[in-house]
Amino acid sequence: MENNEFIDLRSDTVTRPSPGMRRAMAEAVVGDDVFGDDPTVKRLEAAAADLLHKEAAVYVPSGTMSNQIALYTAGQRGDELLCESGCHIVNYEVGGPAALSGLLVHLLPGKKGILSAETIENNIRQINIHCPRTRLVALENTHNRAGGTIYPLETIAEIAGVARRHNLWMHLDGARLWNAHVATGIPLDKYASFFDSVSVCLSKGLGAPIGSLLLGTAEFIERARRTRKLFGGGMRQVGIIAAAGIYALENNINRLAYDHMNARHLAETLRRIDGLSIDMDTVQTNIIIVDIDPGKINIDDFMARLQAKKVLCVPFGPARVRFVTHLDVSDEDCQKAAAIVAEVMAGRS
Ligand code: TLP
Repeated sequence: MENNEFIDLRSDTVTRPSPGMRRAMAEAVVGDDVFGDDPTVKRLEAAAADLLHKEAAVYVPSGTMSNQIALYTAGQRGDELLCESGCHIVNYEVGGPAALSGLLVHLLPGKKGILSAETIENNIRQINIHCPRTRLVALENTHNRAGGTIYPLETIAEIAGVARRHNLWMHLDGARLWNAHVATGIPLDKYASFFDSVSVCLSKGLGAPIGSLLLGTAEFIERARRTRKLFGGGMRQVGIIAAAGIYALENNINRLAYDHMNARHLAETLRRIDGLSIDMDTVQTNIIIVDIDPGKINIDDFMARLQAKKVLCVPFGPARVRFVTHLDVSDEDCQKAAAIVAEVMAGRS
């Protein structure tokens, strides 16, 4: 924990750039990226394209913008987007698919965030004059609301098979694809190979202050650059933050295993506390979803008492909270947080 004050488990977005990352930022060579002349941005885009084996990448300010640029660029107004009911694109992006792209969203039920090929196939509409055109599928790996769950590769392959047969665009919200890769050992490019567009974030587990990348064919990314400008995401001497992204790719991927271990340990301790329950099957990466027995304590009290003891989490439902481990919390911090949660639940705080 950097500021030695709060144990901040609200999200892996709360990390602060490390001294090494700040040095890389200070030394970055920059240019005007809207003119295409920022060498550091170009280096970051090339490095990401190389890692995920895609033809091209475009650097954007956020994961939200990256997903929304992908949907706008791939779809047309009135097209139908199939996605899982808890997905970020629909639950946390301010209605973007409808507001920005005129897409019709069709939410499908998943198991712990994971859709099956069968569910997708059963929900593709017939092609006739009355029906909206089912055109896009978006998957989320890892799945945030389900607790950081990982899509099995075979399931992705089956869904991609359905998508190919029905001419559907496959988009991946891979904000935490790094976590899936580190937890399973499956190469990033293997995951990416099943998708037409892939969004990855540098500002979550990888610890950069800002930034995401959208990847796909050179032709698609060329069009996505235009959409980025339309959405107000064209940036100027942005190599200064792209340098943090390069640093993150070079230094902060493999260490995610430590965050996963901390999440597992934290979950193991929390689940033993009377009044809390955790579906341990979903603790696969760095996210822990905790259900609170409202008969013991209500969520507002729970969170307020934790906050008074300098531990932070976020609400994830009327009696549900989320804890996320990341680069600015240690195993020790997590155990300290668990002890404070135990005190709060025992009514001693
Ligand atoms: N998620 C944030 C909040 O918006 C909920 C968090 O704290 O987890 N895709 C996924 C799967 C995400 O979890 C997020 C961020 C995004 C996209 C959007 O990224 P940003 O915040 O960069 O727009």
